[in-house]
Amino acid sequence: MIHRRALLASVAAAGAAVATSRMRAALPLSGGPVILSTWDHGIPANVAAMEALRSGGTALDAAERGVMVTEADVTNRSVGLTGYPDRDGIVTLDACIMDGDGRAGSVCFVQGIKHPVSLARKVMENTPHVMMVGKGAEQYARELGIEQLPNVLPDDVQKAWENWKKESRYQPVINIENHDTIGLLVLDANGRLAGACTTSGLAWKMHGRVGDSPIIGAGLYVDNEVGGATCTGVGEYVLRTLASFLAVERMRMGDTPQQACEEAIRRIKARHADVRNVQVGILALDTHGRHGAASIHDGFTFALHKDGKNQLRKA
Ligand code: SD4
Repeated sequence: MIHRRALLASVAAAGAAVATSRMRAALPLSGGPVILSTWDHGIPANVAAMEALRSGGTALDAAERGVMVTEADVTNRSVGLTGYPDRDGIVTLDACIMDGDGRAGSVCFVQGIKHPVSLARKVMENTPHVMMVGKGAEQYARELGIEQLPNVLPDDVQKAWENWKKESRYQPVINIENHDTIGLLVLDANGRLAGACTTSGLAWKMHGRVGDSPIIGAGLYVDNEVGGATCTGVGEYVLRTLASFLAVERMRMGDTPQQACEEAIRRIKARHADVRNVQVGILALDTHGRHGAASIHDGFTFALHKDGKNQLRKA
């Protein structure tokens, strides 16, 4: 029988080997870095990501810094600790981070963690694992000295939850044209990619539900050989199609980022009989700095930081 510690060491070594074998010489990008992120809240996130690059940070640093802005925004109701809670009134958070060399970290169903993306990065960098959930992830956060905050809902959130409880309908509440999860993709000036995705998930979800955002390949996928993709919207529809992985693989086969995003949305629609009340948005960025965006319904906005301009666009 393999001793547990030896097994963990071999898993870690295998992860490192995957990373080094896939690292390739970076190609400097003529147009400078590109940052692409979901919804209106992508604008300030892009600014922070760009600042991280300017101060010498890696693409991974930029991805983390960018989404941390959204996680810390106390007015946000779909990302971070001030997001809408689940049906039991508890806010549970999902996040992941990935770099183009195939390293990835993720946390699901964590409570009281201000920056789940940073905990996901610690899982990636300090453990032999990719994903940690719930109490175990929270325990790991405490071991790292990360403070766990009490679950206190802002007044308006508390009221919204109490209103929802009057009927308790399990109709997912999803913004068709507002802001929700943040997924952010970074291509640095050396042609290296990274991404991050973080959310409080669907409002009023069942306690224990995990969406697409922390699932590598669903909410986020990044590969330095091709490009990256990230999704927002009703996670179940993204999970059933692994839409981010699908888009990256389509780009590998020759699609432009725009074609890849459209194909992912086409696949989601083809797989589901009725998407009238379901929004999914997807963004893709390739190693040449080209981007794509598509959504089931109109109203999906994204932020593109390119050639020195940070602009809000419509998919
Ligand atoms: C989820 N994709 O948990 C996320 C939802 C989202 O705020 O985009 N929400 O399904």
